[in-house]
Amino acid sequence: MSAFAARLLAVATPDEAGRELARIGVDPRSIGMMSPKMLTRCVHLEKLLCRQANILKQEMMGLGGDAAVARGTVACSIDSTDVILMGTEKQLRRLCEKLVHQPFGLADLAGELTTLLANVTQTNKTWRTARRVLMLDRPLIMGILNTTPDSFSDGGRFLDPHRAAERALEMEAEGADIIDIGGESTRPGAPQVPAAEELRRILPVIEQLAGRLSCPISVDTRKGVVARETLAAGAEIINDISGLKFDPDMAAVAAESGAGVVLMHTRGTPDMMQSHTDYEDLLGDVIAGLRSSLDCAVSAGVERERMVIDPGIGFAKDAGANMEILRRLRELASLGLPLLVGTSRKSFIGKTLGRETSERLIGTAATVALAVANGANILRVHDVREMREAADMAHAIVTS
Ligand code: HH2
Repeated sequence: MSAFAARLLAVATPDEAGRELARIGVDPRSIGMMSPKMLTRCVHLEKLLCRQANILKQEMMGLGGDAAVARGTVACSIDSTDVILMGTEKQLRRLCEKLVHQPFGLADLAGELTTLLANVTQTNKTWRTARRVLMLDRPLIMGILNTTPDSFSDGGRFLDPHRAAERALEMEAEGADIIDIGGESTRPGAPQVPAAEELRRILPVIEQLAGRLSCPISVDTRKGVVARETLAAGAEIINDISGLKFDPDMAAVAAESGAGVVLMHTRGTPDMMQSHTDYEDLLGDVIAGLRSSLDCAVSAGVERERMVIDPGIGFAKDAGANMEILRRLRELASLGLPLLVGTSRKSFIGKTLGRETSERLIGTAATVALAVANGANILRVHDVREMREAADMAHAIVTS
């Protein structure tokens, strides 16, 4: 038997790193200095000039990290290169300090990198809606209520406003923190519904719930007029699966109303989105799409504290892409906004397990637990009671 017992440490946060240092008796004054050295980060930078990339490589190697560049970068025989920086958080912060004094626009890159590092370590988030501030110190459950005849899972069940309102109250009692009401199915291939019909389906439910529901209502719509009227009737959040891209009016409605806003990633409209499932760089494209929605919202005057992002599971993505996103969910922390994930009963679960829509409860619970472990703050689900427990259990493990 060896006299040594070597083992791997899998610490994911500065706190966790600090606890391990304390456990072996490191001087408390050194813990703050050393814990950032225990977190290795990889950062992807797009389309740098060779001279910029060469400086980055030199600086990172000088700091004990590294930077991967395309072949031809050193000799400047190519026009541009993507760069992957590899280093501890401490090395990357030091890089930012050094870049401030470098030419070729690298001082601007230092600013962007500093923001990125702040985004990925940000904690204690909140989400501001039209009427309150939601705490995100534990996973929030958004219960799904579709008042449509054709939604893929609960279509036709809640056409009657009384029944729909009862279901909303039931979900609240089961542990929902938000009720998301939709009047237009967005399943693959779904036809568009006129705004007047969407309003005819949603407004009576909101009216029924006035004074009876304590948690906020979000409205699942891509149309500015539907958002405006439902917010006036008492809703507090706009859940726009197009990320403000479908209706040019939506960003202004979001800004004027002070509503909470869910910016989701998709491509095209639901009737043809499944013909847009090819990605050259899946996570890169999803983050770029969300960044452009975020820019649009900020330019219209929506405050950052009102926004959450959603990678849009099942929207212009095949089963493999949905699973890759769930596996690499932490990369969305790059944007520094809370994260909503909607996997409930979706077809990639059915495909993986060979289950019909009504048989996807356990598969959904697995996705919810993984999403929470990978940083999701809000889970959009049909089965509120079960997913409340799955999310709470996963959260307890992550934070124990
Ligand atoms: N998924 C659906 C609808 N809206 N909104 C967000 N933010 N994220 C999602 O993943 C999401 C969403 C699709 O699910 P569902 O509402 O159950 O079905 P349908 O669109 O057929 O009504």
